[in-house]
Amino acid sequence: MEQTFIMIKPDGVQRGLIGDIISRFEKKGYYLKGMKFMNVDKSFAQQHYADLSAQPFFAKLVDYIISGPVVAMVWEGKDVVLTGRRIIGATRPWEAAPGTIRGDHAVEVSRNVIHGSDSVENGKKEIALWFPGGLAEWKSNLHPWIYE
Ligand code: RTP
Repeated sequence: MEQTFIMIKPDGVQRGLIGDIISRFEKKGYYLKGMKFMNVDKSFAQQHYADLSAQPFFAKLVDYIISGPVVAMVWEGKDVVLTGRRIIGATRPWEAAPGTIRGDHAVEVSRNVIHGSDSVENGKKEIALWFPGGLAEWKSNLHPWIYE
């Protein structure tokens, strides 16, 4: 079972999209393994987006992420990194297909509602950064109804 880090960005929180987003991952058949509602400070946001530090939009991106509370989550399931990115949709909302989170709920790349890890390796790094205390242990009784 793979894990991915998903963050509902401040615009997603302010616009009341938390329930819709959680519901999409739950209904698909993924398991919520960690979740917290938090404000992040500038250095933490810079650390999370360190790979983008050379981008011209980096400072703007960091200011956006610290502009309000975010929901940090860990989701688990088969191929959840890639499939999670498909549920989220393309980074630029105008390229995101209808039916995806960004396709349904976003207009601007700088207000694109949600983040999802782009690889299993980055997922591990991001989960370690955001959940340094580890995750709660639980197993869904529905598992055999979702997975072979
Ligand atoms: P994320 O990390 O948030 O899931 O996004 P991503 O992999 O789909 O896209 P990435 O290229 O890693 O960019 C990270 C976030 O930076 C913001 N962005 N702003 N031109 C801009 O103003 C611009 N370009 C990118 C977006 O919020 C994007 O999700």
